[in-house]
Amino acid sequence: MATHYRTCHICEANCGVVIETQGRRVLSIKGDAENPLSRGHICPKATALADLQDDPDRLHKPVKRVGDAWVEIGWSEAYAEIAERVAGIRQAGGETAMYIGNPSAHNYSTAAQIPLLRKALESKANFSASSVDQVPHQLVQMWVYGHNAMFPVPDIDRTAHMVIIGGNPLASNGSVWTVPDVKKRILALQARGGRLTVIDPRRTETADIADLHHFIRPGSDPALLVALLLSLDEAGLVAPGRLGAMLAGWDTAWAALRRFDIEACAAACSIDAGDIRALAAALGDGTPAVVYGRIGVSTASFGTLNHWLIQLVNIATGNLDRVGGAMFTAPAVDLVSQTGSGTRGRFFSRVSGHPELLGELPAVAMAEEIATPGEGQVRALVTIAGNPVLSVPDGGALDTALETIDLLVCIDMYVTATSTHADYILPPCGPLEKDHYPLFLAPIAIRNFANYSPPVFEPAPDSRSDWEIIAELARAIAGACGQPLPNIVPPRETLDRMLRNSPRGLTLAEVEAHPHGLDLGALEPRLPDRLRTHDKMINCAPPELVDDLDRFGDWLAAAPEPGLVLIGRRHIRNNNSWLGNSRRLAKGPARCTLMIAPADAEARGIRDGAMVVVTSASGRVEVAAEITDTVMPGVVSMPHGFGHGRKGVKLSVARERPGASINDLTERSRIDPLSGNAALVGTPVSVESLTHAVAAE
Ligand SMILES: Nc1nc2c(c(=O)[nH]1)N[C@H]1C(S)=C(S)[C@@H](COP(=O)(O)OP(=O)(O)OC[C@H]3O[C@@H](n4cnc5c(=O)[nH]c(N)nc54)[C@H](O)[C@@H]3O)O[C@H]1N2
Ligand SMILES: Nc1nc2c(c(=O)[nH]1)N[C@H]1C(S)=C(S)[C@@H](COP(=O)(O)OP(=O)(O)OC[C@H]3O[C@@H](n4cnc5c(=O)[nH]c(N)nc54)[C@H](O)[C@@H]3O)O[C@H]1N2
Ligand code: SF4
Ligand SMILES: [Mo]
Repeated sequence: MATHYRTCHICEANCGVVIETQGRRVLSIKGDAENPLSRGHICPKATALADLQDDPDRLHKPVKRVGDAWVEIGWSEAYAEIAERVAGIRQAGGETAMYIGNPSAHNYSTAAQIPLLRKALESKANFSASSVDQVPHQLVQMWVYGHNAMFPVPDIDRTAHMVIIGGNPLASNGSVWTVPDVKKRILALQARGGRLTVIDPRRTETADIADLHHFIRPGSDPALLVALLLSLDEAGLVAPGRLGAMLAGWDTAWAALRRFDIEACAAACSIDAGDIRALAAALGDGTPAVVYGRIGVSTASFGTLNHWLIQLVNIATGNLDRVGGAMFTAPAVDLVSQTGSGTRGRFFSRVSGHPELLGELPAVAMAEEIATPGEGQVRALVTIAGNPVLSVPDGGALDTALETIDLLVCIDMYVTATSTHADYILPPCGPLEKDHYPLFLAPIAIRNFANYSPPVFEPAPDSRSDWEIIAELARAIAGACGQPLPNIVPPRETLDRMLRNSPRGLTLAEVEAHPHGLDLGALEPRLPDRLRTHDKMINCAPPELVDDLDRFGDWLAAAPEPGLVLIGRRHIRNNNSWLGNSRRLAKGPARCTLMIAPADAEARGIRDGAMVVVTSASGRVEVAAEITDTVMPGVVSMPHGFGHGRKGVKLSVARERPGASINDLTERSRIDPLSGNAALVGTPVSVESLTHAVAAE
């Protein structure tokens, strides 16, 4: 028997786990009580690490599509064939593209090699899950603080009032906020006399333990945030304190905001003006408080505006860079000092002219870049740890586009809704055969910490880690395209260099000496030194955002659209599209349901549990109704990551209850124009019972 200390890499919480093994068998996975950050906490998904490792549906060797069949092929042969086809496509004027999925952000070694493949593919059409997720945070940070990676982290352990807008950490375990054991931290906040307020169109698991919850009309968050700012102003509670000396454009921001009216904003977001004034009074009472917004406000048409307004609220109340407020970390690998500050608009997408952001084009543009003929048409796509057919809006359009692409290569261990279209699937080794460092997660954690996990098992013979696949493929493509061969640096060396080059100057060996993780202390105020703006000031009024208030004003003046709108949700036992094949996690009541408020169900003659047809401008799905007063009237909620019944998908457990994909309903045209992020929330839909729909047909 052997005991291994490790970090669970499945979600952003990055909990410490203790894994007991015998030979290549996992005997148990438990929380590591000595991990300074997670303190023994784990969630049910941790056990899925073993299920993933041992899943009989997992591919172990590269496969190639021959007709309708998958045929195993050697690694070198696969690389050579792919490289030759890429070279051919490029010679014929086709563009080659990449889509990088979410697990890549949980895999430092993958992230370290991606630039090699990007270079070899010479592609401008780089897409990732970031543009169905967090790019609005990064754009605001780039403009306001001078670096896209300057994520302000809610200091939950020391705050007196936390306001969560559009996040459900009790299901998600926190996001853009590495906060393992979040429920206990919320209970501790309340036990010390503090409060949690939740703003969400659904009374979520987090709202259930909150002191106060307000329903909000989906997509209307800027109205709440503007009204909050105006209420602070009205009550004379704008008090940035020591931040005052660091603020540029403060008066410009206020001048732009003061044209709006609290009552009109309150009506638009369906929260009582008195409640908004009360929330402002609480936030402005001088005690440490923090406003945090996540997926519900990021994946919205005003995603970037929302995050700017959240910064302004935290600044106006003196809670930015304050103990108990929104704080900046001092991580062991400091991405702020090791990477560029960020770019936007250096080039534009071919079909719709979307500006590049952080080197990438929005995922909403993928299907049209593949399907629209002309020079620069994407004819080859490499996906790395992604399942965009189920994850990006109007997945049906991408599904169709991938039928016609010349070459699809998927680096994934499963035949998924996306990789079913592949010409080659290149599967990485199991999750416990890789090492781990929380490269992107430690910098957003509630304490400064570092933690290196060695692999639990020796890699299986002739298997490859993602980084090896990416590097070897990059080398083969560079060779076939007549480029200089890339120099492949093992990721551990890159990590060691990044640690040494960061202000803390640690080495990998020093981090490795702490198998439970190295605690580097509580967060401390870091401004103004940390700012990366040219003038070392907080840029409170980026012109693009001030201008975006005009778009908000137009929206405010327009009458709200009648009818139902669709939002998403997460469940503690799922992770995006890819844990549905663990029997342990999949058991229990069916999760892919359409939550609908009692009055909305009654008006449509819908019974609880009955199948309904949901229709949007993009498509139509059938799903079981779940009548519940936990969703706001006028709103329906459905989880994403389902829809495994598509042709060819080889996920035998997930296929037993495949569910439908919410992204067959979301629309490619609904975006936040500043960041290009998909507006996944607030899709207009109609819902009717399946029996009515069939009778009508
Ligand atoms: N409607 C709606 N859509 C959404 C969201 C929403 O809230 N609502 N959320 C969005 C968000 S936040 C995100 S991040 C995206 C996620 O979008 P994606 O990243 O495209 O999708 P995932 O479901 O995370 O798929 C991950 C894929 O990687 C594979 N995989 C897992 N681990 C590894 C690994 O270590 N190596 C390799 N090579 N492959 C691996 C899995 O088998 C799976 O096929 O979905 C987005 N889509
Ligand atoms: N168990 C589990 N954990 C996960 C994931 C998972 O799939 N499962 N995915 C991981 C990933 S990739 C991410 S990005 C994070 C996301 O982490 P979170 O942001 O916490 O994700 P959600 O649980 O989707 O919470 C979003 C909330 O926004 C609400 N909402 C929808 N529309 C609006 C709106 O217009 N305004 C407001 N104010 N709220 C709205 C929804 O009702 C929902 O409760 O979770 C991560 N952790
Ligand atoms: S909360 Fe996230 S990191 Fe922690 S055990 Fe669960 S899946 Fe793993
Ligand atoms: Mo995400």
